[in-house]
Amino acid sequence: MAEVKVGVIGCGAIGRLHVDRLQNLVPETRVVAVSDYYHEAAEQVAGKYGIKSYALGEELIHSPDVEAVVVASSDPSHVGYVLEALKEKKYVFCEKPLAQTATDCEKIISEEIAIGKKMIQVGFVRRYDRGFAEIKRIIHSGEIGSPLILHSAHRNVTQAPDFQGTRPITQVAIHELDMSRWLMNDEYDTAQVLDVRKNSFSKGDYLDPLMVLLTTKNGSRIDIEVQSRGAYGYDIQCQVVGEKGLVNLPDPPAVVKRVNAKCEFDLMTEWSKRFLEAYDIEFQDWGKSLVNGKITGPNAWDGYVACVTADALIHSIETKQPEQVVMIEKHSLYQ
Ligand code: ISE
Repeated sequence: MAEVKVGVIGCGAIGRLHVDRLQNLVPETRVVAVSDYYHEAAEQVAGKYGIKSYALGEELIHSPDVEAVVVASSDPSHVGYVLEALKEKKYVFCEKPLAQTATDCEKIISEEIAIGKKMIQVGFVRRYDRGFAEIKRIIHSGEIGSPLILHSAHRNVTQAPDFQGTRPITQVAIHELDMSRWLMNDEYDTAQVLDVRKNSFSKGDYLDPLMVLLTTKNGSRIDIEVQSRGAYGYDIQCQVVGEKGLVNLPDPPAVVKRVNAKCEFDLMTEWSKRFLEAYDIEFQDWGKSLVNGKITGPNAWDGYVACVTADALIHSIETKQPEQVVMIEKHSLYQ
């Protein structure tokens, strides 16, 4: 089978895991190069696999040895690398968010449209989680009737030290912004952030917790509770209420203990462990897309919609009102 030669930009925790799974679990790909802003981090990974390391992501993108690019660097750097890879007409897997603003996503979309083919997959990993996929299947089957309400929660124990500002939305809630429209098969009408009294265990200059309220074109409602730091565990909850019944996201498998008149199981604490299997499935899917020359996962349009919604939410923090989610016309490439 043909192997696609991949370069990975960003050798932090998630980048290293992606190198490992591309190398060991995806038969269609071979990682040939890595880069990182801290070149030492890239050199370490390169040494482990006997591959090339670059100090600059741009050098990796331009290398004739690299056929497809994974962007797993810091969030604000995504847009620059994606645009550079598109100049070279190379397939890109970009971790979420696609960019920091909808305007930057529009630049990416227009470059992709000019190429005339989907080149980008966005790392909305939860679409590959068995629990979320089963919720989607049940809604689609009609068993719980047409969906009316989606309740969700995204609770974190901790974040990296540079976590600040609007990241609870652009980095954390962005997962639910993609997941909710995917599950409901609907588009957003309005978006609003409600602030909540600050959790004293969460330090930093951002709203924590916060509540996101969304209305959809079909008249459904979505609420998302976001705790960025200081929660009791890493806990992802989702419940979809339909006209005839409801579905709940299952907890990840854990051994149940019955002792001292209690029945209990441990919750996770680290986000990077919660969707391990989903990441594997996601990259196996991407590997197939690369050899088939057809991207089937979440695409640049999905990345754009999440960012338009995030922008509306950030605006609503100032206005303290629901803001309209206004999108550009959807090009036929994404229909
Ligand atoms: C991180 O970037 C993620 O993508 C995780 O899924 C999320 O839970 C975490 O809060 C983010 O920092």
